[in-house]
Amino acid sequence: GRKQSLIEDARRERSSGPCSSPGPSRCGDGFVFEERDGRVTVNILFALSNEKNVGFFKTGKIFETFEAKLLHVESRPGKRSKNSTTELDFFMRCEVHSSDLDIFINSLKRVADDVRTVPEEKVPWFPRQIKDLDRCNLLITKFDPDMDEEHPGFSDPEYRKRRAFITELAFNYKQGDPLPIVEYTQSYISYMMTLRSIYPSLACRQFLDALQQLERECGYGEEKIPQLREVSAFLKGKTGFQLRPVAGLLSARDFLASLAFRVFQCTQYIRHSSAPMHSPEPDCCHELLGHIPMLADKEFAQFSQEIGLASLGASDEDIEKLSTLYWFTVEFGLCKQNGTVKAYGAGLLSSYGELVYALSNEPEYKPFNPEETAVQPYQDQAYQPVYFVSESFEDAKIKLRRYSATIKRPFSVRYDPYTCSIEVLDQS
Ligand code: HBI
Ligand code: NLE
Ligand code: FE
Repeated sequence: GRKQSLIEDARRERSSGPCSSPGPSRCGDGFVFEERDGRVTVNILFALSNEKNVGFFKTGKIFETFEAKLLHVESRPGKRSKNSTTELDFFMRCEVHSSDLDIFINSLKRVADDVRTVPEEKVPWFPRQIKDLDRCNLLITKFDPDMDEEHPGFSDPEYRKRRAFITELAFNYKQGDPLPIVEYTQSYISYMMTLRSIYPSLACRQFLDALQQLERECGYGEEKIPQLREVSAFLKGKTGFQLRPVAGLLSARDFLASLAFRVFQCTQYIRHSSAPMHSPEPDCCHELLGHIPMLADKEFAQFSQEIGLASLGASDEDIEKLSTLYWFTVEFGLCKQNGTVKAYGAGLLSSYGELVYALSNEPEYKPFNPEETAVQPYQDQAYQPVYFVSESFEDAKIKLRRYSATIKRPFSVRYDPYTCSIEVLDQS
């Protein structure tokens, strides 16, 4: 019944042309309203003073003119107005044409007092189609070489210029465009070779297998830094993951959302040559050496996508927890293999300094347990004081799935790989 109709709604949304494509629309109040078939549902609050009670009929006329479909009406005594007569507060939920929203609200403001609107959807917006990832671009201004005096590239104008150029490429990118080619003036080969010498004893098996293939097929281990375009094609064939360029650190919500589509947001700039052994921000060394080999593993790819799916439409609090989980697994995770602890986290595998540190006997280890891991405080400036150890990817995936099921959302989601879109199922 209801579930079926929602699936049909979702299908209709997807098949509708570009002019009626769904998505949020903004109203003058600054709120973002979720559109469905060209209409939005909106909660309106307003007040009418006694003298203006006649205004009630005027508001009715406005609802009629705009073909507003009333869904709920309430009123209660409001505050006392200046001449000590009681006002009436109204609360109405209705559906109007999205394109009429602003003028509809403005018309109400002419006849009623304190007109306010609240979006009906309490669920934060999230991408439904892979194309929507073009709107998942909220950058966090952290580690910016133009603003942060501590950044190793701050006093290197040449570095800043190149980086600004690469940032621009990412900003202009649209889903489906070929990945931009970046000519690097710097080589990472000596850094890569330094790391390579410690991988066999410290990195997990899946990483080592993929690295070998990347050496054979994508020019890993050669002088030139591999291009995302080639690497993305490689991943697509392995696990269906693809890359898209990103200008820097994204909001956790936007970053995690892309994983639901098996899209990995990759920076293309390179760390400053004065500090190769550890960078607090992601860069192409981190993406290429840390993330790419892991994303070529089926089990790990599935794990990553499931964090992404769990994040869609989640509350800010749950996003914070999921991003902490991501941090201690995908970025800094350790796992057991044949009785020894190995690294699978990308933040470790791309940092010589931290990889050696994490597998020394200095830091504290805890068993991976989503409930506990999700609330572990972390920082992103230096090495982690604690690392979480999983029994295996399979085990981590099952535990994460169990955890995700406890996140409260008024719907469930599923990824449809044929249409590259999210199916939303109502659970009420
Ligand atoms: N953005 N580009 C980029 N790369 C990341 O690894 C990244 C991010 N934004 C947020 C983020 N990581 C962390 O909050 C994760 O824990 C989700
Ligand atoms: N510290 C990592 C490195 O130096 O490669 C990057 C971590 C990004 C989250
Ligand atoms: Fe990363």
